[in-house]
Amino acid sequence: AEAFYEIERTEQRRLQSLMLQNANKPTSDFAYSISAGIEKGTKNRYGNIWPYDHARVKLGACREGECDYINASYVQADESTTRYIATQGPMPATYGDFWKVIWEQNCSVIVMLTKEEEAGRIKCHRYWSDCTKMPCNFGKLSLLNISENTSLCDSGASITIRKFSLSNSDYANAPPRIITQLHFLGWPDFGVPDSPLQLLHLINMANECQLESGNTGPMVVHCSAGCGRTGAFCTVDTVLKMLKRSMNMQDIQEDVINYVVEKFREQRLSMVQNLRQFAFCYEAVIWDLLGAAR
Ligand code: PTR
Ligand code: PTR
Repeated sequence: AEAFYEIERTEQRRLQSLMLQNANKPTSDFAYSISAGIEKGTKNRYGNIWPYDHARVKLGACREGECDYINASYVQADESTTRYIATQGPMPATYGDFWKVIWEQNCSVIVMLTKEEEAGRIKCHRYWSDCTKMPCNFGKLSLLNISENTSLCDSGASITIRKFSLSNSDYANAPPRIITQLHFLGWPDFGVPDSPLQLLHLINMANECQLESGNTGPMVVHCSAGCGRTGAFCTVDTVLKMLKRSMNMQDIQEDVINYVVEKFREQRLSMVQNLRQFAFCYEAVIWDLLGAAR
């Protein structure tokens, strides 16, 4: 618990100094600036979650005066080769931007960790279409739902797997790209899933899809704010990969979970949002190491 509260305090201090600096002058020369996000009112789902400038994903090929902003961050621990894009649940004003990122960053796997609605409140808008006949168009991009299946695993995890084909009218002759969305339904906002096995199951599935796709783009992970649950997913996946790659445990940081969460918090706010989620990361890693997931 003390380790987690120390991470929280560091983030609070960083934010306070940012707010002070933002109030006084634009801070484009400051590594942790959040100035790009602060005013993009309609493009942020929450009034207190913005990406840091140094790690934010920018929309490419913007015309003069066009905005390159999306509430999304690159997340990666230095020692790990796995890269993610952590982002908020898309909103109607950002659907097109979201799919543009998927295209431009060459992503093929989307992990969605929130239900669309919880307790009558919208946590994430439906940024995809269920229609298998009529594509949705977002500017030059055209998106078609090609399949949807729900898998209920032994661990009790219910995961809806949707496949989409995404094409771009600028590359009309190229075959469409296949994008897989894994929609995990068992993780309430601010909470944890019923069992670590469910998260491990989801992680395995996401890695298999990523491998199958042969794509090198980052995995896209989102929940509602793109922080709490997204942070826990990325932490457990990264830590397990680091532990499996290093034969010598001393090669890696002693408390690797703590270390990875700290790194991620430098890249996106509130990654792993509370103590319960932080403890859950330990549980999941331990379960996996004990072989429970195999
Ligand atoms: N202070 C928060 C904010 O600025 O957005 C208020 C808030 C807290 C809003 C929780 C939404 C929250 O999530 P939920 O929709 O689950 O209540
Ligand atoms: N205003 C909300 C809050 O501070 O509580 C923002 C928020 C909402 C943060 C959801 C995290 C949230 O959880 P998750 O990142 O798992 O969607």
